[in-house]
Amino acid sequence: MLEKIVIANRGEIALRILRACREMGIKTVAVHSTADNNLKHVLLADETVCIGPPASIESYLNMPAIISAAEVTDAMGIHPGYGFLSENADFAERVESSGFTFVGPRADSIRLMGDKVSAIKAMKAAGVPCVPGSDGPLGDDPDENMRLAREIGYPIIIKASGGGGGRGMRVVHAEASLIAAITVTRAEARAAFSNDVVYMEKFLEAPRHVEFQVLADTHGNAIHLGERDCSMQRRHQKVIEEAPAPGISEEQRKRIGERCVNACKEIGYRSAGTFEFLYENNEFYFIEMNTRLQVEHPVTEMITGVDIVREQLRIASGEPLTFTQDDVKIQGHAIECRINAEDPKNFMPSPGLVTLWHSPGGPGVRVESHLYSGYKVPPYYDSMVGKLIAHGATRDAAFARMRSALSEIVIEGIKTNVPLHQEIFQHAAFQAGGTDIHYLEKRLGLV
Ligand code: MV4
Repeated sequence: MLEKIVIANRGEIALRILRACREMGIKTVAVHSTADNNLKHVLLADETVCIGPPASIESYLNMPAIISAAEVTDAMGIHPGYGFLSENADFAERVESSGFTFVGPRADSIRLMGDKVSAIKAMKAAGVPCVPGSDGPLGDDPDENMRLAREIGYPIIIKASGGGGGRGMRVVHAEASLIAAITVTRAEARAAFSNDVVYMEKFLEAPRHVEFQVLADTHGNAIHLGERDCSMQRRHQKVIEEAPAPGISEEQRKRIGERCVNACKEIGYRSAGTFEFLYENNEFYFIEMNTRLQVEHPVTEMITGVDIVREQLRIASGEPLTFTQDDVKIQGHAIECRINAEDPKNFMPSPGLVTLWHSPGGPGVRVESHLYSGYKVPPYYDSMVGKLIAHGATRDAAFARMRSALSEIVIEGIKTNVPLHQEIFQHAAFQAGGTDIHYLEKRLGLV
């Protein structure tokens, strides 16, 4: 078993990983920037190593500094959390070639999924349903590209293979703008990702974002933990997530979940992973795979009782999964609100001193936050300062608990998006369930 690990992240997820380690008797090394001496998990960790100045590029993205921290503390593994180096195949490779365990997938799995064209190819071969599209890179022959788009049917979307998460895409509504769109997307992709490969898909106009959580060990076992609906988003930033996804039948969950599990086995995937789908007219279309622990993992934990971080650490230690697909039972409904230090009206970041923090509580309420009274939110990083999760026997019960928790929470000194969440939980369409990826931006009057 891993005896000591480096937590190569910050904020709420670093604290979440530290808590899993404590429970499991794994010693922790918190690596942090000079702006993060007072982070909650840094104060709680067994050992701490300062790895650089505030700018992420010099600290949380500084591979040699992080690997050196593992060396000097005699740690056995490195957990990357999410963001930062979590989906960097070169980092995973350097961690392992330096003799440490990367708590995540093998480097070649990260690389395969990081390239969207190769990811789609692998998933399609494994029987995962994908969006109708070019099934490969677009060439430079305009006639061939026009033929392809006509065959798929407008509107279509041009995407950068090196993109993902909403970066490097362009929608095309008619043939007149196709060739220019390919040229521009290709040029942007070359500049942004040093990779000018682009591909084409049918553009789905009002889908929901539904994703499946998987876990795979190094013994050939893989299971899925059902799906989450992450459609409530603004500018590709998720705002609220829930599990299970409203209206998905047990039969659909089983069918798509089995496809994801099969794909994991086909590519020899290990650790936690997420298959992202667009869901429209009762059909699932794979778009991307995330090869990391995700922000919204707690909603899945609440409805399955599985501790995903614990499983990641066990898998990284070479342990087999201790349960089978039949043991996974979906119980009730869970919903998560991302709490951001930002102005709820204009979304501008609002770092600063937290003068007062009161955590909500009660049955079925979970708080994942590194905030405490007297903590100063630094201006250098993502504005998310916590997550509020509510679980209940039914979706309505989970909603009632979330509304109560949102009325209880007190964060003073900084602005937060709590008022926005309070408002969204009054929306009848959201209450009814199944709103699409454009719902929030439309309601906010941004589209
Ligand atoms: C799409 C799409 C519609 N049709 N692909 C955006 C993020 C990236 N993960 C993929 N994205 C999309 N791909 C096809 N063929 C619409 C989006 C999209 C989106 C997807 C998920 C969550 C939020 C979104 C917001 C805008 C566009």
